Amino acid sequence: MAMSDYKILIFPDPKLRKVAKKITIFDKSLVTLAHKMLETMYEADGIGLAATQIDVHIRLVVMDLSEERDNPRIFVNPEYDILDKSPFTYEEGCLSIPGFNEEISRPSKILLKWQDLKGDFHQEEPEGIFTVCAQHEIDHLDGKLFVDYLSSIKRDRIRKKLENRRT
Ligand code: GNR
Ligand code: NI
Repeated sequence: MAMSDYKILIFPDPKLRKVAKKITIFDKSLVTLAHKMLETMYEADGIGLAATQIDVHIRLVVMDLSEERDNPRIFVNPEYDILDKSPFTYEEGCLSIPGFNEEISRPSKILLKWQDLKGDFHQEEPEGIFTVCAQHEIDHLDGKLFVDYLSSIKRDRIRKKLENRRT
């Protein structure tokens, strides 16, 4: 872990349940934070990171879905409309739930809307894993985790294992 990296909160840390606030100020500190989040995500070998995961409760997400790890993307105030709710199932992982992967079903088609670091608005219909990752990250901003879609038996088993691993 490089010195500049943030510590990633691990489930069941209650801080992961906080609902992030909308970003209204587009200043240099936002740019700096986004870049430090990207660095933290790359260091952890993740494809996405929500500010919630580093205990910063604002609606900021970074992603890099490229094979070459050379396509950093930053999403301010991301949200989506569901275009097709028929389920798409994908084996998800989460940097806040290390060592556990579970098949999760989510709406298969969304319209993603966000702002950039200047505050300009964008929208796009993501393809493939981008659709999954966007929903996963926006869940983080709302205090939700993929384990919330599992049975309480499965979720408790994961929670107990991570609690024991921490100490
Ligand atoms: O690195 C990650 N991989 C991943 C795989 C399948 C579905 C979602 C993800 S996101 C995750 C990084 C993370 O925890 N983001 O919040
Ligand atoms: Ni995650």
